[in-house]
Amino acid sequence: MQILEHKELASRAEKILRQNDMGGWTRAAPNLYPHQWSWDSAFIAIGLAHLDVRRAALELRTLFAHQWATGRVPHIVFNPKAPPESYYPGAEHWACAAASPDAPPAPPYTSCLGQPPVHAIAVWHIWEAAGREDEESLSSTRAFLHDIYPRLFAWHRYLATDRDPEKSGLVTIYHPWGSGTDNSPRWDAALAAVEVGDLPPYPRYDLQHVDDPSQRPTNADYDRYLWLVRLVKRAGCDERVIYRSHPFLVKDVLSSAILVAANEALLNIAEVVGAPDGDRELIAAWIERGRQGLTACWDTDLKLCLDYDLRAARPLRVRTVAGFAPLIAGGQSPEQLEALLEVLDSPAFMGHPGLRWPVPPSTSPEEPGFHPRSYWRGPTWPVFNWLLWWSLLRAGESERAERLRRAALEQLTADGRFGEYYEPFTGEPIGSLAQSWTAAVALDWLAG
Ligand code: 2M8
Repeated sequence: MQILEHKELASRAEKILRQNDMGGWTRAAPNLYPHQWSWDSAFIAIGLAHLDVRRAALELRTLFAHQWATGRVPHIVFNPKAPPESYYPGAEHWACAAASPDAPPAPPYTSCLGQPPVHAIAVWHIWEAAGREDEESLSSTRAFLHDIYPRLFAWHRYLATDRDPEKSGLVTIYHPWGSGTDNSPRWDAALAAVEVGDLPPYPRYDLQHVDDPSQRPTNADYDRYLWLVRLVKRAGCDERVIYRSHPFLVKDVLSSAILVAANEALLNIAEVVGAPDGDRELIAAWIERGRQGLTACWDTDLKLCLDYDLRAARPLRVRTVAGFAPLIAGGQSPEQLEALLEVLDSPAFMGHPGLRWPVPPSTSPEEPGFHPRSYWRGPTWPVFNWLLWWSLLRAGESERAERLRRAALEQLTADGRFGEYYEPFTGEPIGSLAQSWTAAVALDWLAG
């Protein structure tokens, strides 16, 4: 019975990726997100690698074709054919090519933020998938690795320099959209300090695509998001200016941890392509520095990592899944691993008695900022479950990883609609349905 259900789930997941395929890139969701998103594409490539390694590689080739001269991989590449009223703020609002000489030629236009750097991890998954196929797949994927390696290296170097001038090992974000966990209570205190100036009225097209507005960020959040975009553009999208003047400047532990794991993948890729020793030494140093940075953010009472508000010079003390950053980065001490697993199993996360499935809510239900239906404030996210599962496997916690995989798949099998996120107590899929990265991670789980 279970096997049949899983077969059906896999074929539905495949269908969703095909339906959302725009020819060379995949929209993040059919209605709510009609463009190419950066970290979505990386997860999508991990799923596509099980269907067609060349198409998986193309997903990332397309994204990286719009890399900035600085190495930044934009968080959105806008589909020039999507009608303007399909997403706000769209290409004409960002118009980054006009704001910075470092932007790639447009159209297509891009945003001027980044997102967590999952890409090298995805490239390594594609390489491993090709290794299970014939010599032809392997040689076309080897060519892909040669082409993408310098681009990945430039992306990571940008994150380690322009985005970490303090050399702390931690990535700075200057917009919640850059974290990928937009309205997480992680950002509440830092955002509260942002004073919004004059903003013209703007549409909330996103609300047309969800059943109820409480599933999306509030208007007050959006005012701040749009104000921050305006300030980033006013600063010419230049990190040196942003560092001097911007009101929202935070060290993001989740992006930093993903960067450590991605640098490990990049070291593997460097090996395959025979990159210079100097590159490998730099990558190894970034890994080391990243782990040290995360150690400095460890909160011994909460037994979680905390983001750091550079403007207020204080940690952001909120329990969210980002706190498991050291597990994602890997290489933690056995004591720290034990502490993290204890918190993960506790009622603050997966041990909460009301959960429909034992998968972590994005924000701890014990936090005042928790909301079970609001986006990154509480719902469970299949894509984050994947990240945690993969991290547990890397930490040698294979039984625990398997329990998580089964629970995450049960959640998806119950409705088969590939929700963007799920209400943690009822298991209802919410946000967008037919979300590409949810389908992609399901395919990866089912292939395992
Ligand atoms: C969500 O973010 C976008 C803005 O980037 C939005 O709400 O309009 C986030 O969940 C983000 O992490 C994700 O990449 C994007 C597309 O799935 O949607």
